[in-house]
Amino acid sequence: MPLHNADIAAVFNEAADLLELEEANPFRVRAYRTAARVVSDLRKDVGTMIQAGEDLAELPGIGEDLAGKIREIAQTGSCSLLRALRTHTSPALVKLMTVPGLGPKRVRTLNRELNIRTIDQLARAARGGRIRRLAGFGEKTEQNILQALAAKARSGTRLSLAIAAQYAEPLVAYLQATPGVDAVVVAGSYRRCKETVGDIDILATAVPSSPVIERFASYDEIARVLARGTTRATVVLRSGLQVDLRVVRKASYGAALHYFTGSKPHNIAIRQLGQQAGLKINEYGVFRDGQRIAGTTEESVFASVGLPWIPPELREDRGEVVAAQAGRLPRLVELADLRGDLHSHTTATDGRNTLREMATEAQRRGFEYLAVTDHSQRVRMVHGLDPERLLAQVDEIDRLNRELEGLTVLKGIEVDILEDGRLDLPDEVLARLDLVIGSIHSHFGLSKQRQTTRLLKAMDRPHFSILGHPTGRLIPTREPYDVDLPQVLRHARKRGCFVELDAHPERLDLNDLHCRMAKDEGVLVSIDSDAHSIHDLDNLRFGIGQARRGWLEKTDVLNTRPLSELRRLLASGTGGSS
Ligand code: DGT
Ligand code: CA
Ligand code: CA
Ligand code: ZN
Repeated sequence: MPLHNADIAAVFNEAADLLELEEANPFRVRAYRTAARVVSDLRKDVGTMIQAGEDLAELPGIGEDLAGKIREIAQTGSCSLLRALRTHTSPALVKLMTVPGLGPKRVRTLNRELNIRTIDQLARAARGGRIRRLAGFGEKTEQNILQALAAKARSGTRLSLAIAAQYAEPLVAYLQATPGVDAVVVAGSYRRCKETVGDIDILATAVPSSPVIERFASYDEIARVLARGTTRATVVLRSGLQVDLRVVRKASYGAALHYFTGSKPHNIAIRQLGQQAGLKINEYGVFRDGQRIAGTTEESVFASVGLPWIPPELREDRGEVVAAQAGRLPRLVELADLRGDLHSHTTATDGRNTLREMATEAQRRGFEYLAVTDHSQRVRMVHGLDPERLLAQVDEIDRLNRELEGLTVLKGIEVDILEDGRLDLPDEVLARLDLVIGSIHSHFGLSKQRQTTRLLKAMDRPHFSILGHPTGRLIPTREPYDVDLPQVLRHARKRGCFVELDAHPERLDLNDLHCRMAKDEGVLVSIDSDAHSIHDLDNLRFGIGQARRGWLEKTDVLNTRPLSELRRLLASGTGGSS
């Protein structure tokens, strides 16, 4: 029974939550949280390590006891400790902990002081202003709870693309290994690189005798089979993710792929073009007078209505059909176009790898540059950099750059934009850097006007280069703050600074529509990983997906530029000083 590292981590995190809820020894709680983090950060699959006979107790933070529990979880999908905890903690309180921002401690207080046991009671208490009066809560927390509840209601069960990929990729490989199966692709919103997906739509081509449906229905990770026929099946994985499989003949591949990629509005637009030309377009092919004239490839479907192939990320009926007709489809940016990454963290603040480890990994990946942009002093929780520690890091980067070949580490900071728009570090310190990302990490609730003024004021500072995660949203827990983005973009253009597409899967900020606004405004977008570990450099892949949904081309992206040109751009506006 192959378990993902994430599933094992989830067991430990849940155990830690439940232990904390019953006020267990804090060291014990922390041990489980550490184990969860260690396991989910592992590059290797724990199941594979166990099979290979590797000693899990050699992992940092994992002793014999935890190693035994990991083996137990890998073998049984759970562990006896968790089962025991579940039987004697209140399920209602556990459910309350699924509200973002509510940990065990707060849930206990809510229960003790206000007798809150359900989400409804929680919402009522928050709306009634009763939560702000509790010790350790306050008005801001109450607002956050209301926002989180609203976001939860809206997002339903949609899953972020990055997490969906962890489930979809092994499943595709599994199906690919079926006799008689030719192509296996994920279609739907996943192929369009939407930031969240409702379900996963897999399309396979196979000969009629292929046992692909049987093999799909017997996949290890399935919780329930919802529907099953000869050419299609729908299942729910243990993670709760729903997967649709459709099997077609090779000859229908293009038509089926186009149909199941969607979006629905795009499909309707294409079908209408077909109708005007006397064609019938469906998932089996393109037909004229009952005669099949196209459908083996997607290209042939588009060609039947006089269009070039349209990249999936554009298929939202947002003008792509008209652009295709006019021969003006964008040449979308690709991962290989990126020359480097302009937002990363190290162990100096909340990163998990050292400066040297980050640089070495960026070098290994063939980057031309990597900007190190740790947090500034204001962000105390992560031990943000004060001028002295920042300047020490600058010296360390100078030394490292003398030694590294191929890669240049750029000196940067993710400086906090304070409530009044001032930056968290003095100009003369920022002047020593190659680039300055300014970001908001507090006071999300200001009025639109004040929030906008705050950003504009920050961008007016002489060394400001890039506005980091410009709307502050977190998927799925935090709504974007209220800000006049068009005005911010106009100001960025005027000041010669740039905006970020933070590619962290929880952020993806700017979103697709915002990217397009930036492009229209002529403001270059920096597609950044916001890496907190070497593995997070993989985030760029999701940033590229989002950028493509925003119609961005190579020339619209700041970090597709070679280093010399990047330096010129950073220095020509307000940004940079070197
Ligand atoms: P999701 O799953 O909510 O993230 O979004 P999609 O786009 O993956 O939607 P889904 O899974 O319901 O359907 C997959 C694709 O199948 C969809 O993008 C277009 C196609 N499709 C589904 N239902 C219809 C329909 O009634 N008419 C047309 N033209 N296409 C449909
Ligand atoms: Ca879908
Ligand atoms: Ca579906
Ligand atoms: Zn940040």
